[in-house]
Amino acid sequence: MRRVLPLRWFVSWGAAGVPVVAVMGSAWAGDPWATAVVSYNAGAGVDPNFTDSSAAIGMPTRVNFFGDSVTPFNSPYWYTDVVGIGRGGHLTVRFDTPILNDPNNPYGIDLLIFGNQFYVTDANGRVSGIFDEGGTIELSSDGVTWVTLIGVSPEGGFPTLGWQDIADLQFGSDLGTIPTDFTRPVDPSLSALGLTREELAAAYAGSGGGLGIDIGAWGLSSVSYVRVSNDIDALGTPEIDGFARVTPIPSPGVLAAASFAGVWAGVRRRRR
Ligand SMILES: [Ca+2]
Ligand SMILES: [Ca+2]
Ligand SMILES: [Ca+2]
Repeated sequence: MRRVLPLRWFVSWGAAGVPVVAVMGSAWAGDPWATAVVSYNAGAGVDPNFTDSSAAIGMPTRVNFFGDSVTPFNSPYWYTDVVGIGRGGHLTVRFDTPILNDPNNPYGIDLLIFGNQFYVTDANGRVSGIFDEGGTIELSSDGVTWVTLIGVSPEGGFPTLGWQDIADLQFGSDLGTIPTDFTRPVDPSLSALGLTREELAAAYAGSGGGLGIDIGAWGLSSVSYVRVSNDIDALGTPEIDGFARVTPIPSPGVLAAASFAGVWAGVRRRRR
């Protein structure tokens, strides 16, 4: 599930001297995003402007505060969109509609976590690494008993892609016309290393990216709480943009069965 890339930085990411404006997130039980913040502690080392936890509620960022599009090379960076998890800090969110280990979820992936990681490229414009600031993910069905996702980094997933048809993938200076789907995972077998920006965007195949988590692989059938935390002695301070419940897609077998049922119903009608 987790791709290992050769380059890995632990650098704090923030903008000093930015005035704080409270932007309240909102969500309703039927939508695919995290519903509410249960608790948040910024911890140490986070710019005070990046401590509005409501930034993690609602849909992940498609267009940044200054109008540039989010791409895997131009990640969300403004404090209205992402919240920082400092050393010793944590963010716990709740989904009112539980995330289920639905067999119809693409690739078995049930939950997506969006950070502000981004790919870096070499001199030939090919992906050569990811800017991943670490952290820890825990899942719970009841907010009491937690499962720690050993070896999975909150910023270790596929960086967000806002549009299927954006021209400037490097800087996101244009807006696309076809939005990506933030509830559809990228094929976890995709290896980004060595791809051009265009090859990478095409390989997302309509997905908006994110870290894909198969809750079943961690022994869970239902998840209503997600916590992102950071060690007291961590080097990096990751940022979180949002959380999404994956939209199930009926398998070809189910579609075939539904189609057969439709044919059979037609046969029955004709026989009558
Ligand atoms: Ca699953
Ligand atoms: Ca980050
Ligand atoms: Ca956000």
